[in-house]
Amino acid sequence: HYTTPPPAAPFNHRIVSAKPNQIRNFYTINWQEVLGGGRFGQVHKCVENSSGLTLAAKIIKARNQKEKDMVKNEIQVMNNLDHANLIQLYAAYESRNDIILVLEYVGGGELFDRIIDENYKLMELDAVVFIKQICEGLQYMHKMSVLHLDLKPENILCVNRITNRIKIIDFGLARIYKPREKLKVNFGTPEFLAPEIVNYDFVSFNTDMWSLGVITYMLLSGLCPFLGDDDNETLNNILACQWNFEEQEFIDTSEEAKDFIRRLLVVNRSWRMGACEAMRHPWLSDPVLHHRLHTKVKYHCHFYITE
Ligand code: PIT
Repeated sequence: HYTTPPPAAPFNHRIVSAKPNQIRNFYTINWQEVLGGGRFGQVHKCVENSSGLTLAAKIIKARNQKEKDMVKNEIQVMNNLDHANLIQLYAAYESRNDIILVLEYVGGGELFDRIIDENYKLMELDAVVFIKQICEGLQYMHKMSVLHLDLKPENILCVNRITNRIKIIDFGLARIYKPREKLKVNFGTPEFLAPEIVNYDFVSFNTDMWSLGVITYMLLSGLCPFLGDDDNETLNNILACQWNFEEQEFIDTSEEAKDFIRRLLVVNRSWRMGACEAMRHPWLSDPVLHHRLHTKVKYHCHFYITE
């Protein structure tokens, strides 16, 4: 089931610029239906009046030029990204206090919710299917010289509630890779930050690969590898690369899965696997292993506690 390509957006890739028109002249926003919320505002389901196409409208508060420039960077980045595992941008509208991004609609909710939902009973093979697609999206982004820099389970959306197809969202911190660029951003939760971000050191493609390691660890266990009692402890765990597979949640986990994570959660970013290397790793590429995982019974589900 995981070899079929993910459904592309129901529209061709578009080069978008923020238009000064009023969005309500062209779209009907369903204010009742909140698809998600993030750092910058809410996402609502909406319909394009002329075509009947269902889309998602992300309303981003942008009151001054600096904030508007940040959203325009996001639009610019998305204009360069045409891949089935990356959510596609359809249009953008600018008004005095906000910019609204009109995006491809997917209705499966965040991958995060499947990690914490006991009813889903994620199997290791499900994790393979999810991680492979995230990795394909990253491989494409990195080929296009784009860093995501905010990969976490909240930013991975499921296409629907039946299949394991996913799309990466939120390019609000994404940027073209510039060698020796340091990054200063106020992130929300520290659990997903790579050591070089905590250290305010240079970021690179492998900064995203660290986050992939954290997501993999979480998919397999429901646990967060670096979560401490408070943010300070979490940051210390990240810098000391203090994590392990000691929890009972990993009892049934394959050695290949553990090896995959071990090659990503490495402090020195130049020693981590890159996206192409990760795609070739046995955990993602060995059909014999996948068959063995397919015939295996399930591990249990766990709670991931935030804050
Ligand atoms: C959906 C459904 C949903 C959230 C989104 C789209 C959000 C997408 C998004 C958010 C971004 C961004 C690009 C895409 O830069 O629940 O169809 O901040």
